[in-house]
Amino acid sequence: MSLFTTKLFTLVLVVQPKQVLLGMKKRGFGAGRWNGFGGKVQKGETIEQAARRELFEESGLTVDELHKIGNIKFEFVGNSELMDVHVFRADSYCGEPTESDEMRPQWFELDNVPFMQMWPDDIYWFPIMLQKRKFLGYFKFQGHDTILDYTLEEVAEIQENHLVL
Ligand code: 8OG
Repeated sequence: MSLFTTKLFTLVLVVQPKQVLLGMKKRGFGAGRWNGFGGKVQKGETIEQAARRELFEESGLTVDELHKIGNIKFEFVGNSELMDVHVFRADSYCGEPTESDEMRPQWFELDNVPFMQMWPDDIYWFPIMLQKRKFLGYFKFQGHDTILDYTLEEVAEIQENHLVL
């Protein structure tokens, strides 16, 4: 029996040949850090639907194709809820990046990604993501700044979406 419950989240990285779009998180979990766009999967939507909804709500962008590129499970010491984050990459988009209540979007050159102002795990998996490869990861955090343990492996495919009922 597992003592953990799991909550599903999405994360979308919009990548152009020389730039990646990140948003400065203005409030809530991860505030003060640059990140892709995403959030909790709601009841009755697929993970991909949630990814598209959160991308639009937070950045004003829509995308044709979302590539499933990663899955990262986060454990926070003292918290029995695992965060199960499904990571997507979009290589093209429609619309103009627009500031929302939650996020202030900005393009970053691929050789100037602001890892020091991002979640500390990102520096491990961003290079895999930018090379259009796929990965599975697990990171165990103490607080929001310290990684105690992690695993990260490249995989050929990410398994199918679940419907959350
Ligand atoms: O709804 P809310 O903004 O709280 O959702 C959290 C978002 O943050 C969601 O998109 C998943 C993402 N996220 C984590 N942990 C990490 C992390 O360590 N790195 C990155 N890049 N994103 C993360 O929850």
